[in-house]
Amino acid sequence: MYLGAAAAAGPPRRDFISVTLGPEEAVGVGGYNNSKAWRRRSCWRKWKQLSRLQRSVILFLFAFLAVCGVISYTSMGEAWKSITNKSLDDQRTEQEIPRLKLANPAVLPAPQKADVSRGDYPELSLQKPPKPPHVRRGPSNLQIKAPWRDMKLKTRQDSMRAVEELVEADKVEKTEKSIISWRGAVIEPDQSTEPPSSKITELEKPSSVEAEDQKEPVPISERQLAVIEAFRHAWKGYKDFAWGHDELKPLSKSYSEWFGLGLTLIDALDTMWILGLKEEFEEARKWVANDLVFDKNVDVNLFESTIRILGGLLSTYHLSGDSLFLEKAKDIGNRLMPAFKTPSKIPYSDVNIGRGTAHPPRWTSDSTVAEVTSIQLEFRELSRLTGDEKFQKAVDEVMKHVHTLSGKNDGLVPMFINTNSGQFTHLGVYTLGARADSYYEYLLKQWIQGGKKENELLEDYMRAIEGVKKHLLQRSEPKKLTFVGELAHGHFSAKMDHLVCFLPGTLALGAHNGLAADHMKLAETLIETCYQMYAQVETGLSPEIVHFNLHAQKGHKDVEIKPADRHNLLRPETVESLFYMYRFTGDKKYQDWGWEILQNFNRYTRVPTGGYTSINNVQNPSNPEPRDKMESFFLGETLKYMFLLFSDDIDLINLDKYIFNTEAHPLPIWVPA
Ligand code: DMJ
Repeated sequence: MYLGAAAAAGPPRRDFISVTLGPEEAVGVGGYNNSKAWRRRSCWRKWKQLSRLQRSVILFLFAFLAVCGVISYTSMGEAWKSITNKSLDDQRTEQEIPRLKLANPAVLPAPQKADVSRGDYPELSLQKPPKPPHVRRGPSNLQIKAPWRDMKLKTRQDSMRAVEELVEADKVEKTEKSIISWRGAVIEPDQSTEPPSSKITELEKPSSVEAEDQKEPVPISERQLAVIEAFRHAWKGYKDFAWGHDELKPLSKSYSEWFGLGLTLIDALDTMWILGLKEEFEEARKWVANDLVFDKNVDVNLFESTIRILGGLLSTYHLSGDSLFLEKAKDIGNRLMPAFKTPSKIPYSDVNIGRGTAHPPRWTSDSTVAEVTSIQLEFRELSRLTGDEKFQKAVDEVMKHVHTLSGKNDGLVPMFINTNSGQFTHLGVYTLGARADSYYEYLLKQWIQGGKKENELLEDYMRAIEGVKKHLLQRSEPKKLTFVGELAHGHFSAKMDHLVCFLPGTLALGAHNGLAADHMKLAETLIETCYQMYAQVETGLSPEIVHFNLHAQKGHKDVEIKPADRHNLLRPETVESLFYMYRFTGDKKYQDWGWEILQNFNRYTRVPTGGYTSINNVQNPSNPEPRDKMESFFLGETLKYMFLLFSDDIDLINLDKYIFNTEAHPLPIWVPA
């Protein structure tokens, strides 16, 4: 614009500091000769036509530009040098990886760095473009197979050793870039070779099972193989019809969403690891790496997402040593923290993990006591791993507060607590079942997790068990089964939830850790009762709730079932307790009872096209009325405890080194016994 205007107005005024074209030089006006001599002459003429001021300014500009040019050349040179050096460093690191691995062919991968410097939301690193899928190379006989597929007669140890040898051979021959741990999971080199953070101490490293190859081999039992088969059948249904969704609906061959976070897949990760299902694990890991996103506008229940998702990710991190799971655990842990922003610091039940807001249920400002007191194992462990104490602080505060509260009855707690006042509400009702159950479980388990030092936890636990004995224990007729009933405003009810069957296992764990021997006696009588809750029912499966007969009546069993209570959700509690009882006593009857239960699950809940379903009527073997839902805890807990129950290997999740969270995810004991 300016150029055109100047040309139209004839020769420019000399005072302007601008290069303009006179009419004779304008393109297309004539006299245009592009020879070098013409251009040189023309430039010189122009230069002479400029005033002294104009010339000085132009010269100054040239000088200034020259100086800038020199400066930027020097700094670019430095940057270029560092880029070149960095890529050399990278090459060196990559070349060193195989050498380091060979120099130290540990059974387990190097500890993963828990990077506390990345801030609260490590999603930046998670949003990296997905890595190319791990491709197995080499002849098929060098490829790693799922340990149990071809080796009915092989022992677990044999198979693990065989896998290790193959892995080493594969590494040498093909300079495989991925690390394969003892269960065959693939860990990307860039994660596993990170140096441990300076903030992370020995204890804060993944606790993966160590030195197993020095032990006597423990054979895999036929029953364990049956559990593997059951798991594979359940997984097939999930994979075919519900992949990446929360729960399988095996009859309608579809899925249901609760949080929309792949709940079953996450809950099942460590089960696959424990069962040795490497291929399934690897596939699920890929989903976690590429598709599990917590930045979603969705309300989740604090307790359920803590025990299933946070707990599942943490235990899988410990078993596999794969830092992917720790990164994901940190992400969800941070996103759950808004729940603790309440007047009383007693957390709200629900959190929107995308928005960072939390709230109680719509109809009340109460939270459930079991929920706010059964998230501690997971948050405490997250603090230990990350070095960020905020997680532990928040949950410890809840326990300290509950410790001081009035409204307990000989250590038994009510079912609700108010998030504003911090006080118990709905006083006078006491149960070991729904809404209170895992409060008792986590008192003991936190005490064990922390190295048996936190005396208030132990005090509360011991007092509560005394409360159970005093107020809730009764014996049924005709078999005189000891059961745990409920107390409502001074009235005893002979009602017992299947959920209460966690108690024998917890009591046995306490006795194993040095608590009163009569806890073990009680555990023995209670597990018999829980077994009878299955054995006395037509399908051999327990209903959700039973009522015990307190008075002998002709033709009546101990167990009565109300129509509204006769469903079975594939729950784990009895199998869980059978596992503890077998571990601590070695009495085979516990395995036999578990075997009966597995067979009945197969008989009445197995869906031919894949998956297992909860049922509506445990009293009708000819039509148990399938409900069309496989709960995530069937894979996370029930089948895992079955597999462990049928194992004679006490180091397969050693109970002196690991503590199971209430969703059966093993976390390390901080100071192992
Ligand atoms: C699981 O989510 C946990 O075991 C919880 O403690 C109780 N309910 C289910 C299993 O029954």
